[in-house]
Amino acid sequence: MAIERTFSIIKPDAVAKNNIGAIYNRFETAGLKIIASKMVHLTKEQAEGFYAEHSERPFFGALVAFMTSGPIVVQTLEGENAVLTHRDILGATNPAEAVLGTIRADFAQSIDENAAHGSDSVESAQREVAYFFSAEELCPRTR
Ligand code: RTP
Ligand code: MG
Repeated sequence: MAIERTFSIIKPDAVAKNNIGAIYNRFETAGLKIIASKMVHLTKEQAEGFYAEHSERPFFGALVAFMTSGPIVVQTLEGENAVLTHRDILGATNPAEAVLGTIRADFAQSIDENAAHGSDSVESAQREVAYFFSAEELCPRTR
């Protein structure tokens, strides 16, 4: 299987509930390596830019308001089949439909505040990683 990179966000609800470490543990247990990481508090413009593909959706305003409501933690994850591996451990967008043991089933309350984000393809991952991290901020593992 190919070594891929994916982009991940621990959203404001999960940061507020002190679940950063627990979610990082899920990444590492799944064999995903954190190769870049930082906490940021998005501006409205940054959140709108990141979610531009959803700008015509009815939930866009609520999504931007939520994503700017508090700090988030963003990371680049690297590993075998990283995009799908990460989506698998995230679980369904709606936590009520997520399999028990997934991040959203265990840490999220609603589809609007669903604990974490993961890129949906290798192409999205490249764009999303570059939205938050410069090349110098990525630290691939040598051991
Ligand atoms: P994400 O991008 O955050 O990883 O989530 P996803 O791929 O599973 O879902 P996506 O369709 O990309 O939607 C992005 C985020 O918008 C919110 N959403 N709300 N109320 C709704 O019907 C609705 N649908 C989506 C969620 O917070 C979702 O994560
Ligand atoms: Mg998405």
